[in-house]
Amino acid sequence: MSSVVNDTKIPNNVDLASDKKLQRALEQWQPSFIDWWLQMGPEGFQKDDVWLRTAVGVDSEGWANFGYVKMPDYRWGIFLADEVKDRKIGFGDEMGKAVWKEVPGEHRNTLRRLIVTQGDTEPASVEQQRLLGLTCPSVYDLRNLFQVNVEEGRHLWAMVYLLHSHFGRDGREEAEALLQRRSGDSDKPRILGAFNEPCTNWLSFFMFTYFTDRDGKYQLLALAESAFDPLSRTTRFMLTEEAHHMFVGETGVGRVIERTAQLMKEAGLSGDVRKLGGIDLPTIQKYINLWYSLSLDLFGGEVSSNAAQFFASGLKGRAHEEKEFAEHTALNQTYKMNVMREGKLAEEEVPLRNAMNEVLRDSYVVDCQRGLNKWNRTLEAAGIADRLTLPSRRFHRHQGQFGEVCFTPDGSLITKDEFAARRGEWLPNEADELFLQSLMTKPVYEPGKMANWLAPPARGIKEKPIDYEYVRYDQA
Ligand code: BYC
Ligand code: FE
Ligand code: FE
Repeated sequence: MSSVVNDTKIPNNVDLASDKKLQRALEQWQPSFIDWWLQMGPEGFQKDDVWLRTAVGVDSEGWANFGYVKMPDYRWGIFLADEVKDRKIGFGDEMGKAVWKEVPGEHRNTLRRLIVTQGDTEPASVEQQRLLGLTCPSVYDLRNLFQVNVEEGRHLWAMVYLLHSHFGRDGREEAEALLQRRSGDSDKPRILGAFNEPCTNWLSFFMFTYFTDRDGKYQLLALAESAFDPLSRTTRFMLTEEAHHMFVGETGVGRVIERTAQLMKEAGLSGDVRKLGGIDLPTIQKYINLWYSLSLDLFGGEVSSNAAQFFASGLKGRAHEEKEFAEHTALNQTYKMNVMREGKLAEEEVPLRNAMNEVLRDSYVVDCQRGLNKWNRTLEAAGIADRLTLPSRRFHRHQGQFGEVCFTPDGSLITKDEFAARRGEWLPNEADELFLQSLMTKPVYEPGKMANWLAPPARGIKEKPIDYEYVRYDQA
C-alpha cells in the first residue's frame, strides 16, 4: 500500500516530496488550474459549501471521505492505484516483457498524444456543464453535478502529473495548453467532437454522464492495460471515480422516465405529457440518439492503423484484455464489420488489429444496452407499451466509415437531403430545446424538493436522507 501525503499543497501517493523539481513544477501549474476552475468551473456556486467526496487514498476507506467543502478549496490530488508486482505487458508484440516505468523513446510522441487527448476531455466536460447548477432540479442533483465536476478536475490532474513527470518541457507545455483550449470555442476548441457540443439542459447532462462518461470508462479500461505502468495505474484509480458519474447518468435518465410514466398515466396515456410539465418519451429518445451517436464517435475510425499501432506496441489494449480474450497478439485474425464501399454498405473482413477501435466500441454498445433495458422495465412495470432503443451505430456519425454518409436510426442508408429533412424527428430540434429550457428555467434549491419532470432518487448519498442539505446555498 503506497502511503498518502495530505499535508502538502498537492495531496498524493506518489512521493512527490522526493522530487523537488517535479513538485515545484506542479505547484506552479496549480494556480493556473485554480484560475481555470474559477473562470470555467460551476458558475454561481464557488462560495457555497458542498457535501463532497474527496479522494485521499486509493483503498476503500481512502475515498469514502465525505464532508462540506467549498469547491475552489477541493483537495485535488494525484493518486495511482497500487503497483501490481512484476506486472508484464499483456498483449501485442511486446507481450510477456516487463511493463515500462519510464516512457520508451520510440513511443514518446504517441503516448504523449494519448495522454493529452484523454486529459483534454476532463476540463472540457466541466466547461460544458458550467451553467447547469443555475437550473438544477434538486439539491441532491446539484451536489452530484459538482461531484462529477470536481472529479473530472482530478482526472485532469492525473494526466497533468504524467505529462510533468515523464515528458519534460513538452509535457509542461501540453499541461498549460490543457487549460487554454475551451469547449466549443471556434479558435481553440477541445480535441474531440463530443466535448465541443453544448450540454445546456439536465436531460443532456444525464445523457452525457450515461453515454459520454461511459466512453470514458472504456477508454480508461483500454489505457489501464497499457505497458506504460504509470498510465495503467492512474487510469485504474480513475475508473473507480467514473462509476459514480455513470450512476448519476443511469439513475438520472431512469428518474426522468419514471416521472414521465407517472404523468403519462395521469394524462390518460394518449394525453400530452408536456402539458403536465413532464418530458415526453419521443423527446427522451431524441436525446438518447444524440448523445449515444456523439459518444460512438469518440472511439475513432472502425478501421484504424493508429489503433493497430497502439495495440501492437502495447500502448492501448482491449477492455479487460486478460479476462475477456483468450488470445492476446491479435495477429492472423480478422474481424467482420460493416464498411462503406463505393457509396454502399458492405461487409468486410479487416485484420483484427486494425479493428481495435470497433472491438472497444462493441463492448461499449453492450454496456449501453444494459441501461436501456432497465429503463424499459420501468415503462413495462407502469403498463406503458412504448420502448426506448439505441439507434444503429451508423446513425448520425461524424468519424470513421459512416462519417460522410447518412443513415436512419434503424441503419438504412439515406441521402443527405433526406437526412436534413427528417433530422428533427430523430434528433432534438429547436422546439425540443426550447421546451426543455421552459421546463428548467428555475432552479430547485429547497432540500428534498424535486422539479416536476423528475422523480426523486431511491435514496440519498452515503446514508444521508434525500432531503439532506447537500449544498448550503450562500444567498449572498
Ligand atoms: N473527434 O485512427 P482514428 C472521457 C481523430 S472520454 C475528433 O480513427 P484513433 C470523459 C484522431 O485523433 C475518453 N477527432 O482513431 C468522458 C485521428 O487524428 P490524426 C477520452 C477524432 O487515432 C466524459 C483521426 O481522427 N479518452 O474520459 O484510433 C467526461 C483518425 O483517427 C475523433 C480517449 O479518447 C473524434 N471523436 O483515435 C469527462 C483516450 N476520433 O491522427 C471525460 C485517448 C478520432 O489523423 N485517445 N479523431 O491527426 C485515443 O485513444 C484515440 O486517440 C481515439 C481514437 C479514441 C481518439
Ligand atoms: Fe473523467
Ligand atoms: Fe467521468
